Amino acid sequence: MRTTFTTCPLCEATCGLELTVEGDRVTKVRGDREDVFSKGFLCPKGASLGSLDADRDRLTTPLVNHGGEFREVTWDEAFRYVDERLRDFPDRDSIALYLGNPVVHSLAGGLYAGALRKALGSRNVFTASTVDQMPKQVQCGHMYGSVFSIPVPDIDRTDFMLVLGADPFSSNGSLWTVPDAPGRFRDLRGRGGSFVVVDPRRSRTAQAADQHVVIRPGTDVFLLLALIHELFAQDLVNLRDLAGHVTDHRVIREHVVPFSPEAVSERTGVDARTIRELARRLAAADRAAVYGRIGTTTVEFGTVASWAVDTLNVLTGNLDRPGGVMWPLPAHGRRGPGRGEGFGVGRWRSRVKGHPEVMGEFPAVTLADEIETPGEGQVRALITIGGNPALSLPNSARVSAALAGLDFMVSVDPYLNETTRHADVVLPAPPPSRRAHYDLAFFNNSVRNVVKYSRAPIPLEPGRLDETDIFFRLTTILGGMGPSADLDALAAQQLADLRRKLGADFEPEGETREERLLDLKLRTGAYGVSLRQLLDHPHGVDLGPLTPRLPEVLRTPSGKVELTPQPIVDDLPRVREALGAGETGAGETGAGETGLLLVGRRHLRTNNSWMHNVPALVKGKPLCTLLVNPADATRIGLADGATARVTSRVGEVEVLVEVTGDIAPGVVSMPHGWGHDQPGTRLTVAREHAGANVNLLTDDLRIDPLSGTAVLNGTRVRVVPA
Ligand SMILES: Nc1nc2c(c(=O)[nH]1)N[C@H]1C(S)=C(S)[C@@H](COP(=O)(O)OP(=O)(O)OC[C@H]3O[C@@H](n4cnc5c(=O)[nH]c(N)nc54)[C@H](O)[C@@H]3O)O[C@H]1N2
Ligand SMILES: Nc1nc2c(c(=O)[nH]1)N[C@H]1C(S)=C(S)[C@@H](COP(=O)(O)OP(=O)(O)OC[C@H]3O[C@@H](n4cnc5c(=O)[nH]c(N)nc54)[C@H](O)[C@@H]3O)O[C@H]1N2
Ligand code: SF4
Ligand SMILES: [Mo]
Repeated sequence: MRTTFTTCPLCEATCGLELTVEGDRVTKVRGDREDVFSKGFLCPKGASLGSLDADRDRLTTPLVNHGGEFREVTWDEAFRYVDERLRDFPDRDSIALYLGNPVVHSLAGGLYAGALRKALGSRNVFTASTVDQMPKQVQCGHMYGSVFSIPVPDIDRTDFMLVLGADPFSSNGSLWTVPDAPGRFRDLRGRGGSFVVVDPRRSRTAQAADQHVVIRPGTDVFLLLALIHELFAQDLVNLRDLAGHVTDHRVIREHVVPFSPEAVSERTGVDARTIRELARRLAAADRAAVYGRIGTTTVEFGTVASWAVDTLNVLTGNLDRPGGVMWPLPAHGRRGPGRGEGFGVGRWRSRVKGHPEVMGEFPAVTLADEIETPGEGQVRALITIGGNPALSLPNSARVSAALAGLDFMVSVDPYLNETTRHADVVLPAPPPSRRAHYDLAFFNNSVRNVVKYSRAPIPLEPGRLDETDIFFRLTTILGGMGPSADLDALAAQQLADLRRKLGADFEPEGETREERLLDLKLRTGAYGVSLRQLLDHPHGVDLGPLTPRLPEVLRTPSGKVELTPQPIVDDLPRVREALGAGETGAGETGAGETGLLLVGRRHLRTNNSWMHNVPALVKGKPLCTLLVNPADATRIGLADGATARVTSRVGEVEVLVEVTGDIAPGVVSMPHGWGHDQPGTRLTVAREHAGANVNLLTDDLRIDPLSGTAVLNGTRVRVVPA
């Protein structure tokens, strides 16, 4: 029996874990009390790491589908087969790539996804970003010049937070690495501060807040613009130290003229007085931060809403200020030049619908279009890595049918699930206990600058492949080097190239090629820490509180924060029209007498679509329920525990009803990632707790055009007793 430390890779909070290992099994998981960042915090998902690891449905060997039957094969056979089959697609655009959420949580994805995309050379790249945070990235690209310069609330030093469309008490924070978010919100109140939550549902975060503002789904953009309106109207604008770093802020005033509190009140369901008070509270706070997440991004005006969030932070002088929103500086990052090329979209367009590329990818909602529509460049093959588009994408019945119709599909995934059942080859990634961990993505969103590296707590069994090797192998196959290229030679070349680029005059150290790559990035990074130092500090190294980064963080050609980027200004008339048109004009159909607006939610014991096979997480009260307000339930004739039939423009599901005053009248809520009753999967536990797939209802025709992001909240549905 031994004790070892690692970082939980399951959500963005990066909690330190203390693992008890007996033989080749994790027998106990505790929060690492000495972790410099998470200080012992642990949630039920992290606590289940041992059972997730030991899940008997987890694949250990590659599978190849021959005539409808999956057969176990060796890694060599699997890669030879992939190589052979991919040769049938000389037109690179006919091979699509879908990268899912766990890719951002692994060192393999962080270090090698870029090279794989390059080797593939297809325009048909899709990721979960366009069902998630892309509006925030596009907004930051336009305002700060880089899609990776996302400011985060400095919660530990703030006095006031306005949280919109996020439930960090359940999600543990997103685009915001904040281990023990609940504890930090409690501390905020403990030192006399306060926070307000805007949500159509009384979420766990809303329950803990000083004030819960109930809003109509999809209308945060109007509320946010009204708050900006009020800062000007009440003469509350105060840029403090930002004046020299931003473009003319006064022009914003005319853009928000149509959005007075009275004008938006009916549509948002928030009365004008509440909006005025909120603006005053925000402006009055010494240090304040506005934060918006899923409820402000996966909506019709996601990019404009994200812009409005940061504009409020700017107009109250809270951008780049302790206690406001700040830019972290990760250990592998470098200080910037303060000026750059800026950001743009649309270097190329999607074949069928003409969507502009954003960050080199197309909207995930158009994957099915590209597969189904014949013609030159039609997608006929697909590579999925750590993604479950068959459950995660809107109109997923159509997505599943499209996957079923492909000529070839390969999936890097530990499960035979709703998506990978359509694959010809499944390449299983090893479990979290068998891999090294470093958060290339999340130290970039972290509320303190911290750094931590851990080697695999348990060595990989002989004959199994690390995910970095799987990435590497696929990359060499796609690069035309065949299924058995010399990976070490290639890695050495890659390292040498990067060394030259970074001007590093030292030999990077490490036991594996990933470690050497990481050591190079760290030692040339902002703090000059080395891999060796991190190995000596298993609980992490605290690099201190966030510090101001203007103007060095900027990449805009002007060297200033662009307060009124043209693409965002150009989208404002659409927002005005939508306000004028009222709710029924929002391009939705299928509304009946009992038309309700459907939104999503997350639960602490879930992780998107893939952790429902862990018994400890799904036991007890069913998690996949439709929340219905008592008034609506009475009107429709639905009792708690009954089954409802929910219909939208695109589909229909039957789901268990939970009647609760926690959801606003006229709104229903259903989590995503369920619907595990499909044939051909190997998910013994999840099948018993199947739930229903909300994305059979969400509409693939609704997107935020600036970012290509799907509208997943505010779907008009009809609800009747089943
Ligand atoms: N209606 C609705 N739909 C939504 C959302 C919503 O709020 N409402 N949220 C959206 C959001 S924010 C996201 S991020 C997406 C997620 O969408 P996806 O990324 O498509 O789906 P996940 O459920 O995260 O699936 C992860 C997949 O990775 C596999 N996996 C797990 N660990 C590993 C690993 O270590 N390596 C590899 N290679 N694979 C692994 C799992 O088995 C699973 O198949 O869903 C989106 N869909
Ligand atoms: N436990 C758990 N944690 C997770 C995940 C998980 O599946 N489970 N997924 C991870 C991922 S991939 C992500 S992207 C993050 C997401 O992180 P969060 O955004 O914090 O996640 P949610 O819990 O979905 O919170 C969204 C909230 O928005 C509300 N909402 C819906 N529509 C609207 C609207 O129109 N306006 C407003 N104001 N509110 C609205 C919902 O009621 C919900 O409370 O969580 C991550 N963490
Ligand atoms: S909060 Fe996130 S990182 Fe922390 S233990 Fe839970 S799942 Fe893991
Ligand atoms: Mo996400």
